[in-house]
Formats: sequence, C-alpha cells, structure tokens
Amino acid sequence: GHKGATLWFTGLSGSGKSTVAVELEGRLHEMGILSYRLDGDNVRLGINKNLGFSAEDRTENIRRVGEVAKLFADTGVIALSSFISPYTADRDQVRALHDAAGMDFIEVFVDCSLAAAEERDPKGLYKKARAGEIKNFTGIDDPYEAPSNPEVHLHSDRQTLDEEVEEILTVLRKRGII
Ligand code: GGZ
Repeated sequence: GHKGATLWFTGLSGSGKSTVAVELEGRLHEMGILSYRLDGDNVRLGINKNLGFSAEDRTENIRRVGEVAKLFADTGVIALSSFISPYTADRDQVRALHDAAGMDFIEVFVDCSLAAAEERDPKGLYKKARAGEIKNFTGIDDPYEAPSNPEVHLHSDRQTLDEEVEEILTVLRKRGII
C-alpha cells in the first residue's frame, strides 16, 4: 500500500523540476500509485491566473498551491508540486501546514547552477531576462533562497534523470510512503 504525501520540488527555472516530476509520475504509475502534478503550466493558467511574479504574488502562489497539494495528499494521492518557490519562509509555511495535519511533506531541492540552467534556457526566458525584456526573473534580478535542509538534494547538472528518480523513491520507501 501507500499513503498520500506532498513532494515539493524547488529550484531555478530550467533546473529540471518538472522533468523529474514527470519521470517520477511514470514510475509511480507503473507501481500502481496515483500521483498528480501541480506546476505553473496548469496552476498559473487556472486557479492562480490572477497572480504575477512580484514577491507578494509568488508568496500567494505558493500558499494556494500548498493548500491544494495538501488536499490531494489528504485523499491518498502523491502530490508532485513543481514551483520555483524562491522563498524559504513560503516553503516552510507549506511544510508547517502539512506538519500540523500529520501529513508527509518532502522537500526536493533540484539544485542546478545558474550557468547550467541558463545554458539550457528551454523557453528562451533567461535570454529575455538578460535583455531586460522580462523583469524580476529568478536568478537574474530576483532572489532564490536555496533550502538548507531538504529531505532530498538533487544535483540536476551532474546526475542522470534515473539517479534522481531513484534517490526520491528511496526516501519515499524509507518514510513508508510507498
Ligand atoms: C521566474 C518566471 C518569471 C519570472 C515567467 N521569474 O521555466 P518556466 O518559465 O516554465 O518556469 C518559470 C515559471 C515560474 O513560475 P512559478 O509559479 O514556479 O514561480 S514561483 O514559485 O516563484 O511563484 C518561468 C516562468 O514561470 N516565469 N516570469 N519573473 N520565472
């Protein structure tokens, strides 16, 4: 059997948060475990479409997503939440929300150097940020506060996708989530 939990992927744009979440979703599916991915591509176009990228809006984005992830986890689903979530205080608030309900919260730091993320630049956003066409871009002219004590610390600029997923699965097994 398995139990619901929230996996919280945090890291720079282009660090590979969504890539790892998609791969993990597939592995869990093969094991008969239901998961649901939350990321900017679905959330920011729907429930959070009134939010931008100011510090206040990012905080509210994370607060709402944290509540939604908790609802999924409460039904027994593994919520895979991939947001830059640049502020430690915001991530800790989501953690506290889960702790208070006795629910598992696993912070997964998808660590990647800015140079590597910028080199990938899958959507050309870093280029635009460097050119000043996008303001307040995380890592360029907006902060990213790295987690100091994440449950899982991946290095996406030197690990394979397979290694990353195995590392997460190991933690999920140890914690009795799967
Ligand atoms: C950071 C931005 C910005 C700014 C648009 N700063 O690579 P992406 O495109 O798909 O991931 C980024 C995504 C970040 O949204 P989040 O909801 O994860 O951010 S937060 O947790 O901080 O609320 C990027 C795109 O949106 N994007 N403008 N200024 N990323």
